[in-house]
Amino acid sequence: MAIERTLILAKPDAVQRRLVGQLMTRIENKGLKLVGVKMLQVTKELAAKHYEEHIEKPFYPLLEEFITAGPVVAICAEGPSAISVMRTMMGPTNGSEAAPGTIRGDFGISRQMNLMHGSDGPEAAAKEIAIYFADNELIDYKPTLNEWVCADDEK
Ligand code: IDP
Ligand code: MG
Repeated sequence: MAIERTLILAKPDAVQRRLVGQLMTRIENKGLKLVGVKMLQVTKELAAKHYEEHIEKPFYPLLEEFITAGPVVAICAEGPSAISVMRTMMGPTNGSEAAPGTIRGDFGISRQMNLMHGSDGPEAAAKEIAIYFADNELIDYKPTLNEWVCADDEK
């Protein structure tokens, strides 16, 4: 099991709805380690870099408007299979189809306003972490609870 880092955003809807604390609590409760956290305003340029794969899609203007409409909280989290763990915790894109128990299933009902972003693979994670964080904003530390979060052969 590989230790991975993933890029998570609490999107503008999560910030405006004052859900950031609850969403970060879910990440921490799961056992992922926070290695970078910051609030920022996504610009059109940053949106285009992040969502490069969607620029030509018909919904991109709406996505751009949404993701730049207010501040986001960017989080870099680390742990065993962090990328897929986070995607599973978030649930599918559309909140109205996401199962109860998932973040999108519990907090939303929209396809666009779906509260969080999570990298969808190792390549995307590396690219997205570099877009949102400078190297010196990612903090390397050893959580003292680590011994009780997973076994030695999973670290
Ligand atoms: P993902 O966030 O689950 O990976 P993607 O398909 O990569 O979903 O889409 C990126 C984001 O664009 C979604 O999270 C959502 O906010 C928005 N989005 C996706 N599909 C649509 C759409 O058809 N209309 C409007 N916004 C959309
Ligand atoms: Mg995606």
